[in-house]
Amino acid sequence: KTQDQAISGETEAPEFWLQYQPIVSLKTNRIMGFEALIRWNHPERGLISPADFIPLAEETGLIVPIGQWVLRQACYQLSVWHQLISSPCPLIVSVNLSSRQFVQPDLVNQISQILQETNLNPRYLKLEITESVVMENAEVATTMLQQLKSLGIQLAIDDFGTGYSSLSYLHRFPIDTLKIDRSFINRIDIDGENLEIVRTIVTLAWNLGMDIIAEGVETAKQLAQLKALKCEYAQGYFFARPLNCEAATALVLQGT
Ligand code: G
Ligand code: G
Ligand code: MN
Ligand code: NA
Repeated sequence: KTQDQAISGETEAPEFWLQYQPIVSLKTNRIMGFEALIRWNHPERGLISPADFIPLAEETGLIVPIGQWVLRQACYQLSVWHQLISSPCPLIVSVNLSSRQFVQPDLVNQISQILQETNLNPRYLKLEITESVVMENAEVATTMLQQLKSLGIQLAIDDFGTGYSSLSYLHRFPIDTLKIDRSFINRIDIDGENLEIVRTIVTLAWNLGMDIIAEGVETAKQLAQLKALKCEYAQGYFFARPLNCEAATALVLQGT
């Protein structure tokens, strides 16, 4: 249980913890990794969504220690899972990075240190950065992404398709993965319009040598459409909701 103990260091239910949502290979039907998602149970106000508190933590700067804790916890947990399994292609963990974290001058050092402390091979850590965060700082972003990449970690553009993407930048960034925003996925089983958008993003990723993950897959029909488009990976309630550590560990042990 100790790995669940959070910032507060309490021995009872922690205020902060991570959930892990499986990311599935559509070719093999196996879990290729998990996205780590922070959860906050406020002592008086109960569960508060990260969609609400992350922007606030960004403003106050608290996102920096919170973000470091998330990274360390996620890397530690993955390292534990790697010791539990002997899979030929080990799991990855994907961690969201917010705007303020992304522009910290010592981010690369922090991550490097966390990888060492948790004894995690960098190739199994992926950072998710939204399209808008990258594009807001396009010039600085190129340098930062290159430095992060040189650690040997993987990089993903999160919520792809919702920002003002510049294709001329996209091909210059050392990006491994595009995560198609769920707003495009949630209607591909209803209208053909988003189907063409998703097809285009899949082709774009393929042409740029990037992996593709469809987010927010909720129905069998959406999954079938994605398979027909040769989308490689998917994530969403259809497969699994974000899971507590115990439930995610059970899946890891099942070898799924
Ligand atoms: O998991 P959920 O749907 O509640 O997440 C809501 C939003 O909060 C999503 O945009 C997600 O990317 C973001 N989020 C979840 N966990 C983290 C985290 O650890 N760091 C950052 N920066 N954002 C997170
Ligand atoms: O912005 P980001 O992609 O990091 O957001 C991830 C959030 O999306 C997670 O917090 C998770 O709770 C939520 N999510 C994951 N799968 C689904 C899904 O199938 N449908 C919906 N509506 N939300 C999802
Ligand atoms: Mn994400
Ligand atoms: Na997203």
